[in-house]
Amino acid sequence: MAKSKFEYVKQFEAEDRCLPNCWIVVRIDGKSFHRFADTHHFVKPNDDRSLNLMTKAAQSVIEDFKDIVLAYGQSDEYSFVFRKHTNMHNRRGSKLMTNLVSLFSSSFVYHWPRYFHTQPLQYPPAFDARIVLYPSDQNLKDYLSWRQADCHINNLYNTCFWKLVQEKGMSPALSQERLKGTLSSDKNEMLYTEFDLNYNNLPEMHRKGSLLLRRKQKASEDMNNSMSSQLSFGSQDFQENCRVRTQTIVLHCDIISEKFWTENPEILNSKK
Ligand code: DGT
Ligand code: MG
Ligand code: MG
Ligand code: MG
Ligand code: MG
Repeated sequence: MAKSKFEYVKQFEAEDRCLPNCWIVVRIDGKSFHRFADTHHFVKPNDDRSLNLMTKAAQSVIEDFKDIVLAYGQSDEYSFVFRKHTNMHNRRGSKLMTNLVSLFSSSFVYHWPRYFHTQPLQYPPAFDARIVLYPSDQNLKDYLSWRQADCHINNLYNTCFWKLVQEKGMSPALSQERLKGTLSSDKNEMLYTEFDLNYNNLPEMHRKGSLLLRRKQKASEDMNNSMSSQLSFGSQDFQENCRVRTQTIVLHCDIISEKFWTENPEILNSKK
Protein backbone atom coordinates (compact mmCIF):
# COMPACT_ATOMS: atom_id res chain seq x y z
CA MET A 1 0.00 0.00 0.00
CA ALA A 2 1.32 3.43 -0.96
CA LYS A 3 2.28 5.58 1.98
CA SER A 4 0.87 9.07 2.31
CA LYS A 5 3.10 11.98 3.21
CA PHE A 6 1.31 12.07 6.54
CA GLU A 7 2.53 8.63 7.54
CA TYR A 8 5.49 10.03 9.46
CA VAL A 9 3.22 11.09 12.35
CA LYS A 10 3.04 7.43 13.38
CA GLN A 11 6.64 7.77 14.62
CA PHE A 12 5.45 10.05 17.41
CA GLU A 13 3.64 7.13 19.08
CA ALA A 14 5.53 5.91 22.12
CA GLU A 15 6.49 2.27 22.54
CA ASP A 16 4.94 0.93 25.73
CA ARG A 17 5.72 -2.79 25.84
CA CYS A 18 5.61 -4.20 29.36
CA LEU A 19 8.95 -5.59 30.51
CA PRO A 20 9.23 -9.37 29.89
CA ASN A 21 9.26 -11.83 32.81
CA CYS A 22 7.09 -9.55 34.96
CA TRP A 23 3.63 -10.01 36.32
CA ILE A 24 1.30 -7.47 34.72
CA VAL A 25 -1.33 -6.11 37.08
CA VAL A 26 -4.11 -3.80 35.94
CA ARG A 27 -6.13 -2.15 38.71
CA ILE A 28 -9.34 -0.33 37.89
CA ASP A 29 -11.11 1.94 40.38
CA GLY A 30 -14.46 3.75 40.26
CA LYS A 31 -14.18 7.48 39.55
CA SER A 32 -15.64 9.54 42.42
CA PHE A 33 -17.60 6.60 43.77
CA HIS A 34 -18.16 8.54 46.96
CA ARG A 35 -20.63 10.60 44.95
CA PHE A 36 -21.80 7.65 42.83
CA ALA A 37 -22.64 5.66 45.99
CA ASP A 38 -24.62 8.58 47.45
CA THR A 39 -26.56 9.26 44.25
CA HIS A 40 -27.55 5.60 43.94
CA HIS A 41 -28.38 5.16 47.62
CA PHE A 42 -25.76 2.51 48.31
CA VAL A 43 -26.21 0.63 51.58
CA LYS A 44 -23.53 1.65 54.10
CA PRO A 45 -20.90 0.45 54.66
CA ASN A 46 -21.29 -2.39 52.11
CA ASP A 47 -23.77 -2.61 49.29
CA ASP A 48 -23.99 -6.20 48.06
CA ARG A 49 -25.66 -5.10 44.81
CA SER A 50 -22.63 -3.02 43.93
CA LEU A 51 -20.06 -5.59 45.11
CA ASN A 52 -21.75 -8.36 43.12
CA LEU A 53 -22.09 -6.15 40.05
CA MET A 54 -18.38 -5.32 40.25
CA THR A 55 -17.65 -9.06 40.35
CA LYS A 56 -19.97 -9.68 37.39
CA ALA A 57 -18.12 -7.02 35.38
CA ALA A 58 -14.79 -8.59 36.41
CA GLN A 59 -16.11 -11.96 35.21
CA SER A 60 -16.85 -10.48 31.77
CA VAL A 61 -13.25 -9.27 31.65
CA ILE A 62 -11.82 -12.66 32.66
CA GLU A 63 -13.93 -14.47 30.09
CA ASP A 64 -12.63 -12.20 27.34
CA PHE A 65 -8.98 -11.92 28.45
CA LYS A 66 -7.92 -15.54 28.54
CA ASP A 67 -4.47 -14.72 29.91
CA ILE A 68 -5.79 -13.31 33.20
CA VAL A 69 -5.03 -15.84 35.94
CA LEU A 70 -6.63 -14.07 38.88
CA ALA A 71 -8.70 -11.04 39.80
CA TYR A 72 -9.20 -9.53 43.25
CA GLY A 73 -11.81 -6.91 44.09
CA GLN A 74 -13.10 -4.88 47.01
CA SER A 75 -15.00 -1.59 47.36
CA ASP A 76 -14.98 0.17 43.95
CA GLU A 77 -11.80 -1.49 42.68
CA TYR A 78 -10.65 -4.67 40.94
CA SER A 79 -7.11 -5.88 40.23
CA PHE A 80 -6.41 -8.21 37.31
CA VAL A 81 -3.25 -10.32 37.10
CA PHE A 82 -2.02 -11.50 33.71
CA ARG A 83 0.01 -14.66 33.41
CA LYS A 84 3.68 -13.80 33.65
CA HIS A 85 4.60 -14.69 30.08
CA THR A 86 1.49 -13.41 28.36
CA ASN A 87 2.03 -12.09 24.88
CA MET A 88 -1.43 -10.63 24.56
CA HIS A 89 -1.44 -7.45 22.45
CA ASN A 90 2.33 -7.89 22.30
CA ARG A 91 2.38 -6.83 25.99
CA ARG A 92 1.50 -3.28 24.98
CA GLY A 93 0.50 -1.61 28.23
CA SER A 94 -1.96 0.96 26.91
CA LYS A 95 -3.71 -1.61 24.71
CA LEU A 96 -4.14 -4.07 27.60
CA MET A 97 -5.21 -1.44 30.12
CA THR A 98 -7.63 0.53 27.96
CA ASN A 99 -9.33 -2.54 26.48
CA LEU A 100 -9.72 -3.98 29.95
CA VAL A 101 -11.14 -0.90 31.69
CA SER A 102 -13.42 -0.15 28.77
CA LEU A 103 -14.89 -3.67 28.85
CA PHE A 104 -15.23 -3.48 32.64
CA SER A 105 -17.15 -0.17 32.44
CA SER A 106 -19.51 -1.25 29.71
CA SER A 107 -20.18 -4.55 31.45
CA PHE A 108 -20.90 -2.70 34.71
CA VAL A 109 -23.50 -0.59 32.91
CA TYR A 110 -24.84 -3.51 30.84
CA HIS A 111 -25.55 -5.64 33.91
CA TRP A 112 -26.70 -2.78 36.15
CA PRO A 113 -30.49 -3.53 36.01
CA ARG A 114 -29.91 -7.18 36.92
CA TYR A 115 -28.35 -6.13 40.24
CA PHE A 116 -30.03 -2.80 41.04
CA HIS A 117 -33.58 -3.67 39.87
CA THR A 118 -35.76 -0.61 40.55
CA GLN A 119 -32.83 1.74 41.22
CA PRO A 120 -32.11 3.35 37.85
CA LEU A 121 -28.62 4.28 36.77
CA GLN A 122 -28.56 8.10 37.09
CA TYR A 123 -25.47 8.89 35.03
CA PRO A 124 -22.72 7.00 33.19
CA PRO A 125 -20.06 5.82 35.66
CA ALA A 126 -16.35 5.88 34.82
CA PHE A 127 -13.37 3.88 36.06
CA ASP A 128 -9.70 4.77 36.05
CA ALA A 129 -6.99 2.21 35.37
CA ARG A 130 -3.32 1.80 36.07
CA ILE A 131 -0.83 -0.84 35.08
CA VAL A 132 1.91 -2.04 37.42
CA LEU A 133 4.67 -4.59 36.76
CA TYR A 134 5.93 -6.89 39.48
CA PRO A 135 9.18 -8.74 38.80
CA SER A 136 8.93 -11.39 41.53
CA ASP A 137 6.27 -13.76 42.81
CA GLN A 138 6.76 -12.29 46.28
CA ASN A 139 6.10 -8.77 44.95
CA LEU A 140 2.86 -10.00 43.41
CA LYS A 141 1.77 -11.76 46.61
CA ASP A 142 2.62 -8.64 48.61
CA TYR A 143 0.63 -6.50 46.18
CA LEU A 144 -2.46 -8.68 46.63
CA SER A 145 -1.91 -8.80 50.41
CA TRP A 146 -1.76 -4.99 50.41
CA ARG A 147 -5.15 -4.77 48.68
CA GLN A 148 -6.71 -7.36 51.02
CA ALA A 149 -5.29 -5.66 54.10
CA ASP A 150 -6.77 -2.40 52.78
CA CYS A 151 -10.15 -4.13 52.47
CA HIS A 152 -9.96 -5.35 56.06
CA ILE A 153 -8.79 -2.04 57.55
CA ASN A 154 -11.47 -0.02 55.73
CA ASN A 155 -14.22 -2.51 56.47
CA LEU A 156 -13.46 -2.60 60.18
CA TYR A 157 -13.33 1.19 60.35
CA ASN A 158 -16.48 1.67 58.24
CA THR A 159 -18.41 -0.93 60.22
CA CYS A 160 -17.63 0.93 63.47
CA PHE A 161 -18.26 4.34 61.95
CA TRP A 162 -21.72 3.47 60.60
CA LYS A 163 -22.71 1.63 63.80
CA LEU A 164 -21.96 4.81 65.77
CA VAL A 165 -23.89 6.96 63.29
CA GLN A 166 -26.83 4.66 62.60
CA GLU A 167 -27.34 2.98 65.97
CA LYS A 168 -26.00 5.52 68.46
CA GLY A 169 -27.19 8.56 66.50
CA MET A 170 -23.75 10.17 66.65
CA SER A 171 -22.83 12.77 64.04
CA PRO A 172 -20.23 11.74 61.41
CA ALA A 173 -17.78 14.23 62.94
CA LEU A 174 -18.23 12.82 66.45
CA SER A 175 -17.93 9.21 65.22
CA GLN A 176 -14.72 10.11 63.42
CA GLU A 177 -13.40 11.72 66.60
CA ARG A 178 -14.35 8.65 68.62
CA LEU A 179 -12.43 6.32 66.28
CA LYS A 180 -9.36 8.53 65.94
CA GLY A 181 -6.20 6.72 67.08
CA THR A 182 -7.95 3.44 67.85
CA LEU A 183 -6.23 0.13 67.09
CA SER A 184 -7.90 -2.83 65.36
CA SER A 185 -8.25 -4.51 68.76
CA ASP A 186 -10.06 -1.42 70.14
CA LYS A 187 -12.50 -1.47 67.25
CA ASN A 188 -13.17 -5.20 67.60
CA GLU A 189 -13.76 -4.68 71.30
CA MET A 190 -16.07 -1.73 70.69
CA LEU A 191 -18.22 -3.73 68.27
CA TYR A 192 -18.39 -6.62 70.71
CA THR A 193 -19.18 -4.72 73.91
CA GLU A 194 -21.26 -1.83 72.57
CA PHE A 195 -23.06 -3.49 69.65
CA ASP A 196 -22.98 -7.16 70.59
CA LEU A 197 -21.27 -7.84 67.27
CA ASN A 198 -18.46 -10.30 66.62
CA TYR A 199 -16.57 -8.83 63.68
CA ASN A 200 -15.49 -12.28 62.53
CA ASN A 201 -19.13 -13.23 61.99
CA LEU A 202 -19.66 -10.52 59.37
CA PRO A 203 -19.91 -11.75 55.75
CA GLU A 204 -16.59 -12.92 54.32
CA MET A 205 -17.21 -10.94 51.13
CA HIS A 206 -17.12 -7.73 53.20
CA ARG A 207 -14.11 -8.72 55.31
CA LYS A 208 -11.96 -10.38 52.65
CA GLY A 209 -13.14 -9.04 49.29
CA SER A 210 -13.70 -11.24 46.22
CA LEU A 211 -11.25 -13.43 44.38
CA LEU A 212 -11.90 -14.72 40.88
CA LEU A 213 -10.00 -17.76 39.68
CA ARG A 214 -10.12 -20.03 36.69
CA ARG A 215 -10.78 -23.66 37.45
CA LYS A 216 -10.34 -26.37 34.88
CA GLN A 217 -13.11 -28.91 35.18
CA LYS A 218 -13.64 -32.11 33.31
CA ALA A 219 -17.15 -31.94 31.97
CA SER A 220 -18.86 -34.76 30.18
CA GLU A 221 -19.58 -33.73 26.61
CA ASP A 222 -23.24 -34.36 27.21
CA MET A 223 -24.22 -35.47 30.68
CA ASN A 224 -27.78 -36.05 29.55
CA ASN A 225 -26.53 -38.51 27.06
CA SER A 226 -27.27 -41.87 28.67
CA MET A 227 -24.19 -43.46 27.09
CA SER A 228 -21.68 -41.10 28.71
CA SER A 229 -23.49 -40.74 32.02
CA GLN A 230 -23.25 -44.49 32.49
CA LEU A 231 -19.49 -44.50 32.06
CA SER A 232 -17.60 -44.78 35.31
CA PHE A 233 -15.46 -41.80 36.29
CA GLY A 234 -11.80 -42.34 35.51
CA SER A 235 -12.40 -45.04 32.91
CA GLN A 236 -10.78 -44.71 29.50
CA ASP A 237 -14.19 -44.22 27.86
CA PHE A 238 -15.10 -41.51 30.34
CA GLN A 239 -11.85 -39.64 29.67
CA GLU A 240 -12.54 -39.78 25.94
CA ASN A 241 -16.08 -38.49 26.40
CA CYS A 242 -14.93 -35.60 28.53
CA ARG A 243 -13.51 -32.27 27.62
CA VAL A 244 -11.88 -29.80 29.91
CA ARG A 245 -14.03 -26.79 30.62
CA THR A 246 -12.72 -23.67 32.29
CA GLN A 247 -15.00 -22.01 34.77
CA THR A 248 -14.57 -18.86 36.76
CA ILE A 249 -15.07 -19.31 40.47
CA VAL A 250 -15.60 -16.64 43.14
CA LEU A 251 -13.99 -17.03 46.56
CA HIS A 252 -13.89 -14.82 49.63
CA CYS A 253 -10.81 -16.24 51.29
CA ASP A 254 -7.56 -15.20 52.90
CA ILE A 255 -4.88 -14.53 50.30
CA ILE A 256 -2.40 -12.98 52.72
CA SER A 257 -1.35 -16.23 54.35
CA GLU A 258 1.14 -18.47 52.51
CA LYS A 259 -1.34 -21.34 52.89
CA PHE A 260 -3.45 -20.02 50.01
CA TRP A 261 -0.48 -20.10 47.63
CA THR A 262 0.72 -23.56 48.66
CA GLU A 263 -2.81 -24.90 48.17
CA ASN A 264 -3.16 -23.24 44.76
CA PRO A 265 0.29 -23.55 43.15
CA GLU A 266 -1.13 -23.54 39.60
CA ILE A 267 -1.97 -19.81 39.80
CA LEU A 268 1.66 -18.69 39.83
CA ASN A 269 2.86 -21.55 37.62
CA SER A 270 0.20 -21.11 34.98
CA LYS A 271 1.76 -21.73 31.57
CA LYS A 272 -1.43 -21.14 29.62
P1 DGT B 1 -11.51 8.38 43.17
O1 DGT B 1 -11.32 6.90 43.18
O2 DGT B 1 -10.24 9.08 43.57
O3 DGT B 1 -12.09 8.91 41.90
O4 DGT B 1 -12.60 8.76 44.33
P2 DGT B 1 -13.59 7.78 45.10
O5 DGT B 1 -14.65 8.64 45.69
O6 DGT B 1 -14.06 6.68 44.22
O7 DGT B 1 -12.68 7.23 46.28
P3 DGT B 1 -12.11 5.77 46.59
O8 DGT B 1 -12.01 4.91 45.38
O9 DGT B 1 -10.87 5.97 47.38
O10 DGT B 1 -13.18 5.17 47.59
C1 DGT B 1 -14.30 4.44 47.20
C2 DGT B 1 -15.58 5.16 47.55
O11 DGT B 1 -16.68 4.37 47.10
C3 DGT B 1 -15.77 5.38 49.04
O12 DGT B 1 -15.99 6.75 49.27
C4 DGT B 1 -17.03 4.65 49.39
C5 DGT B 1 -17.66 4.26 48.08
N1 DGT B 1 -18.12 2.86 48.12
C6 DGT B 1 -17.53 1.79 47.55
N2 DGT B 1 -18.24 0.68 47.83
C7 DGT B 1 -19.28 1.06 48.59
C8 DGT B 1 -20.37 0.36 49.19
O13 DGT B 1 -20.53 -0.86 49.06
N3 DGT B 1 -21.26 1.09 49.92
C9 DGT B 1 -21.12 2.44 50.07
N4 DGT B 1 -22.01 3.11 50.79
N5 DGT B 1 -20.10 3.13 49.51
C10 DGT B 1 -19.21 2.45 48.78
MG1 MG C 1 -12.75 5.27 43.46
MG1 MG D 1 -8.94 7.69 45.32
MG1 MG E 1 -11.42 2.83 45.54
MG1 MG F 1 -8.83 -0.51 15.21
